[in-house]
Amino acid sequence: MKLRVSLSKLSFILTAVCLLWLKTYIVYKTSFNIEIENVKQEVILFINPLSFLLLVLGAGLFFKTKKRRNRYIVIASFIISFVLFGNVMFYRFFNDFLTWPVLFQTSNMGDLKNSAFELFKISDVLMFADVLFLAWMARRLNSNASASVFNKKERFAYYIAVTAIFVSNLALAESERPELLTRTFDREMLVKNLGTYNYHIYDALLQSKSKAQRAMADSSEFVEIENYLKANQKEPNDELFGIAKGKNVILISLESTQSFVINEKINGKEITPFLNNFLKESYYFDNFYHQTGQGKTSDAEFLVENSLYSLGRGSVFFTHSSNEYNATPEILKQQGYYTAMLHANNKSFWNRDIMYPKLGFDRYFSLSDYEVNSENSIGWGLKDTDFFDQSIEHLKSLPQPFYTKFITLTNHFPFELNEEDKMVDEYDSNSRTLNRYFPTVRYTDEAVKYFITRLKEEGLYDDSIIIMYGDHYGISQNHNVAMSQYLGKEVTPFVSTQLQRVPLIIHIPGGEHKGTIHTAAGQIDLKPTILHLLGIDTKDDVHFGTDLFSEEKMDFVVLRDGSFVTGKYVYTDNKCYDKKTEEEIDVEFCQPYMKKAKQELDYSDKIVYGDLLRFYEGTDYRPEKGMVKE
Ligand code: GP9
Ligand code: MN
Repeated sequence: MKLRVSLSKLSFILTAVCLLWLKTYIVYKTSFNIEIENVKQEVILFINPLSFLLLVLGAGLFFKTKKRRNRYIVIASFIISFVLFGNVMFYRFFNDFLTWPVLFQTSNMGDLKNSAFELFKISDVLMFADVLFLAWMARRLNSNASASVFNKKERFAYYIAVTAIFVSNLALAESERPELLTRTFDREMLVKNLGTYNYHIYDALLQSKSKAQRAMADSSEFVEIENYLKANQKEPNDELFGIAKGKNVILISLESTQSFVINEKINGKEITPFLNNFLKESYYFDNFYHQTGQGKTSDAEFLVENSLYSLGRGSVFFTHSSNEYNATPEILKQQGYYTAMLHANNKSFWNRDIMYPKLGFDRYFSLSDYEVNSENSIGWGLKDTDFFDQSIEHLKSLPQPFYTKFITLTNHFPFELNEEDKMVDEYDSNSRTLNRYFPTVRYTDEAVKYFITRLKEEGLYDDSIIIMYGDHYGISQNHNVAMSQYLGKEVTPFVSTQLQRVPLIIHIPGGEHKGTIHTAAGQIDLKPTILHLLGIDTKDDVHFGTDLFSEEKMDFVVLRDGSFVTGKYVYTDNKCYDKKTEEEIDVEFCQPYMKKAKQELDYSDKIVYGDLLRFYEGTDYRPEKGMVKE
């Protein structure tokens, strides 16, 4: 009898819990791409929202009146629904779950509105239908005023039940996925096993841990890492060392450009005709991978300038902009270089206005330095051709030698383009994103061609090394079906990993420097490569990459999600694949590299989280100090 009374008092809370629970599960199945391999995993996925919902809505048990309790439940349901909705929107774009650092990147929000609008579907409104129903129900129940306050005993019993559910969930998850909580860069695993809400709490704990890490870190940790890096350092290529000494450096970050478009055609037309030609006069790396995480373009920049890995959560440009670094621009400044960034976006996007000076950039030409109007912009802003056109004037004003980086923008999701700028057809598949990708890539290719022509006209071409790299993928796994159609084969985890290849082209003046290099490599390798080409000795520098031209360079690259690629194997999702057959093979084959991959990411993370470069004694790179190898 007593139990029945308690249960009936609980009916509103339980209704709210059940509605949210069901909704969350439907969202898991329809909006997220969570891979389920067996029934147990499905059961875990199904029960995982429950403990959190019972815990939070159960706080209603402490309210002294039924009216307040019900109001609390409606408001809490709304907030939880909003969090879920936020995750759905974020996932649609980034194919990833929100993290706290990403949430605080508010200065990016304004610029994201274009994309958000594109991503919003009318049916999303349905995500709040249950909250409306609860609000309506609460009003009806309030008029029926029978007192129903919970006593201590009832509350105790309730929370014992909640704890039991949580512990069972955790035990099941742990049995299915050991080490769950130590492999934190795999957010899908966490959501799959702990549930989206518990995951946010766990992520908040990680956030406070990372704050504590800096406070606790000391110089001995840095010494250990420095020793590891020195022991693993490779000799740079002797022939190319200093080949571009004193030359200008022009880096071009090609927005969302993946390697699968290089040397390919759509409806008989080349997608990147200019790049295809340019790479023949340059060094081209066809096994070069992006290593970015949630920080997208900014992560690519971080990797390139510092030869440190980006982080598993958030953009390091936001989360650790007050750290000490020893980035390429800072080093080159000591060599008499002038350093500048050129990108026609709000200066605060990705916290760049704070981060660039930290990395040693003298000048940031941002949105306010460009003339942007409705005629010359599309999608995210200034069209690439206009961007390069106006940038040339800025470039001409710089003292030489200069180190500069240009970031293109037109080939950014949602890949919008004016009709007159379309030089190839859209693709024909069920993915509007993939369809529209080809014309925008083609457009950027033409813009780069224009830039190179202008550099020649201004007499800058022969005095500069030009490095172009794709910053990260443009087509996420959400478009696997369309992608399979395009590639003519299924997008397996192996193929997905291979799709993380982005083009890297290094052009050194004086026609003889060309060829295609197949070694597995990544954005992390650019800092030592550039410094070596400029003739700067890096033996005391802290970097995780290797000179790309070094004969000792390992055929090995680690991606931010813990996947790695070697000459023969691809390791991803805890599975090992043979590159030749593309088939899954015994994980033993990948075993020898697993420890190294983890070690690299761990050590780099330690440097960033602990702000360990503050303990770096530094190298004086000025020529008269003898650090430059002649
Ligand atoms: C914005 C541009 C694009 O300034 O770098 O950023 P992304 O969304 O690709 O990280
Ligand atoms: Mn980008």
